[in-house]
Amino acid sequence: MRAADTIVALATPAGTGGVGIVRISGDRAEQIARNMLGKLPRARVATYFTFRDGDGEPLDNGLALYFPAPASYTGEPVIELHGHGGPVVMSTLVDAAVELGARRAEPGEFSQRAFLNDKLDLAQAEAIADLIGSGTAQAARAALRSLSGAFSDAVNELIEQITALRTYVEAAIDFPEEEIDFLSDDELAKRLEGCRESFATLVADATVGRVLRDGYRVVIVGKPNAGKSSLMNRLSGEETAIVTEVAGTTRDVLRESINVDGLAVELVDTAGLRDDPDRIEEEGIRRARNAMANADAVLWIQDATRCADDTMDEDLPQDVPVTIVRNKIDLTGDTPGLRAGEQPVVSLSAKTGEGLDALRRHIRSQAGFRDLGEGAFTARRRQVDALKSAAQHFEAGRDALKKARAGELLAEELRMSQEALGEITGAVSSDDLLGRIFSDFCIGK
Ligand SMILES: Nc1nc2c(ncn2[C@@H]2O[C@H](COP(=O)(O)OP(=O)(O)O)[C@@H](O)[C@H]2O)c(=O)[nH]1
Ligand SMILES: [Mg+2]
Repeated sequence: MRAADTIVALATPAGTGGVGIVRISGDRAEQIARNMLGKLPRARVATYFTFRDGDGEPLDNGLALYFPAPASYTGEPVIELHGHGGPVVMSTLVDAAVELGARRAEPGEFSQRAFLNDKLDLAQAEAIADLIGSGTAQAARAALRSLSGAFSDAVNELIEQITALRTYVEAAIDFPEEEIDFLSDDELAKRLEGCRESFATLVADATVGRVLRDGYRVVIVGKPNAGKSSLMNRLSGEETAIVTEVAGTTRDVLRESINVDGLAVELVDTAGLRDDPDRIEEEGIRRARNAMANADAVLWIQDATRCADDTMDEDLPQDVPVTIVRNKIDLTGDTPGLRAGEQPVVSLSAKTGEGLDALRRHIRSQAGFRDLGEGAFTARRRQVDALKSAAQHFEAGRDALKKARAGELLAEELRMSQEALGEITGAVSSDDLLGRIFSDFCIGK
């Protein structure tokens, strides 16, 4: 699957630096190097050269490196020119390579070629972008583990487990006279249980990985004056939001990042939801609903002194867990703390701070966040979604077997489960998906 053209881009950031690196990848890279350097450098040996354009005019001097295929980042012949890191110098080097037959690379194109040439799978390619973009040292370490294949290995192991299970079930279907015995034997039950445990572990670990990468977004909503902004300020320890007794004070969406025992939480305070807002407030409410749709969790704040008319009548997004927070218990004398259950309720006072620890603990456990230490790897929402969809197919298959002894249905669900897992590593992928993933990369990566 060799790309036809040769690409070139600045691999270091645009701007001024001691050293700037131009990277060229593709079948024409070697010929371009001969033209620009006079000869091809020895493979993988940093060699000092004068860099010249096609007419032999010197442009810069520095170190050149040659990585013959397939032992290079992209799997193609790669040339790196390490010159003086000035924007003009760098762009003359890129221009010279273009004149000699290279094309300017699109964002992420080097990594895309690495993926297409089997140097990296998709999860690893995404981990490169995550490593570069990581906001904390912990997230960077976790991204490095994904890049080294920790996540991909776990996914591939699970794919193997499912393949073995499928083979077993399909063999049973092929011998109808023995099928019933096959499908009800202990061996199958044991294998199903094994897969189930692997799914549970991987979903939990990937969820932690997703939160490590993105943080956990908690959106605070409720009626005006319930105490949303007070809670935001209390949790963050900052006076970010204006707090007054006037309803409709908050009109914009305010954000604050906090750390809840190692969990990075992005708190979002919103305008109070009510029916007769003025025009500015109306826009604020629209933004509040928007923020809710993109939340990992919603806190619905109620004023405990006026619960009767403080009902949760808003259309809340599905799939986003909602916690009711009963605020102002310093006025009602209610007991602070969490009442768990289908609809969790936390009673607290943003004014005195009682009950806040219970809320923090609740957020942390809801995020599924555990300290995995050295075992942590990063994951993306796309990957967690694919994983969950694979787990759902697996469960549907298991159900079909349990309820109807339907071996064909189980086999079919296992096939779909396997396919969903394949989307994570790119074993199964569409051009559309690849385009979306790699266009998010920076140029030169
Ligand atoms: N007594 C008491 N008053 C509170 C508490 N939380 C907020 N308030 C008051 O309720 C009013 C509205 O608070 P604010 O945070 O602006 O509510 P928002 O409109 O939901 O953002 C302000 O006068 C706050 O001082 C609380 O826990 N106890
Ligand atoms: Mg407010």
